[in-house]
Amino acid sequence: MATKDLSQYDIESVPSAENMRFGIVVAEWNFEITSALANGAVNTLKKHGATDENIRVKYVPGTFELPLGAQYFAEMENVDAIILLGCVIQGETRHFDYICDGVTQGTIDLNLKYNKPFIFGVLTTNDEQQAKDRAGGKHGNKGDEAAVTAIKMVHLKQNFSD
Ligand code: DLZ
Repeated sequence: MATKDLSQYDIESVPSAENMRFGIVVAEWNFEITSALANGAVNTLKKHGATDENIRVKYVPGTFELPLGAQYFAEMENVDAIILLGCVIQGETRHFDYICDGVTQGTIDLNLKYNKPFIFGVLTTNDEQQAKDRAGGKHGNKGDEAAVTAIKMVHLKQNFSD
């Protein structure tokens, strides 16, 4: 099966993000990758109308810390959605599994605890090349996908009763 291009989407299906506020938490591990994810997310939010003032970016040491960084956003900043960006690359030990399990469950818990969108923009790859391919490479940019998802989820919440 062909891998999806993470930057390909129906532009018409994305609502305006003009009045939406976003927090982005970026892991410093594998920073070449995660900074590319962050650039993709910021550019895509702006492409759909979000303003610089309404996009706040913070950094945490690693992907494992993303849920707590995201929780700080929920508690201390007035944001409509939080995007979590990280990259976990499989190594020789089981650390990969623990980090992936932790950030996945942590993100689910945040969504339900705060009743607002926390978007899972974490690459979990076998090697660095697979990550590069998904951070602005041949399979697009997971940051773009995360940004579009954030906009759509904020719109869904704001218009749920329509
Ligand atoms: C320790 C660790 C390892 C081995 N690998 C990664 C990784 O591939 N990607 C990532 O974002 N973080 C990694 N970390 C760091 C953990 O996420 C975390 O920062 C530390 O375990 C400290 O809690």
